[in-house]
Amino acid sequence: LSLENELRCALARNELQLHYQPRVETQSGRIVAVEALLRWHSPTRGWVSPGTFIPIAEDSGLILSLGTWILKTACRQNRLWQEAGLPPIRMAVNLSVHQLRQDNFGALVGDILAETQLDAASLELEVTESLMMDNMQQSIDTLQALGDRGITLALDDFGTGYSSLSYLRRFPIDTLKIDQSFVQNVLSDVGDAAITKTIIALAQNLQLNITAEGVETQEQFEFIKSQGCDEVQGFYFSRPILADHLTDLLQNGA
Ligand code: G
Ligand code: G
Ligand code: MN
Ligand code: NA
Repeated sequence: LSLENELRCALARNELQLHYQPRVETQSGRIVAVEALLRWHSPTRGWVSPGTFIPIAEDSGLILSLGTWILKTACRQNRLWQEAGLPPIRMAVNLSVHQLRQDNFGALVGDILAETQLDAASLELEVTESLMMDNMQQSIDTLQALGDRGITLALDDFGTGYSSLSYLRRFPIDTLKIDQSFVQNVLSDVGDAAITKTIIALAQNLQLNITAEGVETQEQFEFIKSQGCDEVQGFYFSRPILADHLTDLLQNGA
């Protein structure tokens, strides 16, 4: 069976699951958000990386039904945590360009929020610069429609794309996520340290929330914290984990 055909069956066979990686508020150390990350365990191939199967899902059009399942599952999970009385967090979901291009994507997300009874402010959608560049005005209009519903918007992998700073001001986003490639070398590479500091300052001056990704060590965390970055995510705090494990972390006030 081709990877595409296996992927077609994977949803119905319960082979796909979401893992959740905590995002921590730098000052308080509290978990304030989680990023949903899709995982596929195939009975014949074992774990298949999203870097491999997401492009196949995109080329085959499967990403639309898959993306809707991801959004529903993530929103439902966040609602379950709220109903259990756990401290409220935002659920961040990665979007593919094809999802953003769907007719009436804003209404689709609105329906999912209504169905899962999650408030819009508890959902954050992550888009990349390259996704935005593909059809700039349509992308901005769609993000605006999502933002008008109260959904939080984040620009992911920031610094790796080709968008100019003049475009950045036109994107109706709330959060910048510094790409992990810069964060990983902040202590060893003066250039990456300078870029990281500058992106944090840029976000602050534009009054955007700023998150550093890929924080793996205490030293990296101290550096990021000293620059006034709002939130951090990375293996230093936690890998992406199953929902039940995250419930424990939230319960223990991590
Ligand atoms: O989790 P990991 O580092 O293996 O993810 C690899 C890539 O797959 C990342 O770029 C990530 O954004 C993407 N990815 C993971 N989960 C999802 C998802 O639910 N939807 C989309 N569109 N991309 C995802
Ligand atoms: O493209 P995006 O930023 O959505 O990708 C997120 C991916 O980064 C996740 O798949 C996650 O597994 C990975 N990731 C998260 N934290 C770390 C980290 O500290 N180090 C490394 N190497 N990867 C990380
Ligand atoms: Mn992401
Ligand atoms: Na990223």
